[in-house]
Amino acid sequence: MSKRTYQLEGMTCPTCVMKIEKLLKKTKGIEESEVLYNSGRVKVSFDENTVTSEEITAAIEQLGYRVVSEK
Ligand SMILES: [Cu+2]
Repeated sequence: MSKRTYQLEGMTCPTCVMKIEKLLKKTKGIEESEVLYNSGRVKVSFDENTVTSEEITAAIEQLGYRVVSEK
C-alpha cells in the first residue's frame, strides 16, 4: 500500500471536493482517500499493483485541476 498527498490548484468550491471524491472512489486500486478543501490537498492510499500515482494524477487533471506537487 502506498500513500501520497497531492497539492492541487483549482479547487474553488465544495462541489470541486465532491467531484474529486467521486472520481477517487470509482478508481480501482484506491483504498482510501481524503480531499482537504482548505489546504487544497488530496490524500490517497492505493495499491501500486492496480493503479499508479501517475494515473491518479492524470485522472485528477482530467477533471480540470492541476497537481502542482506530490509527496
Ligand atoms: Cu468547485
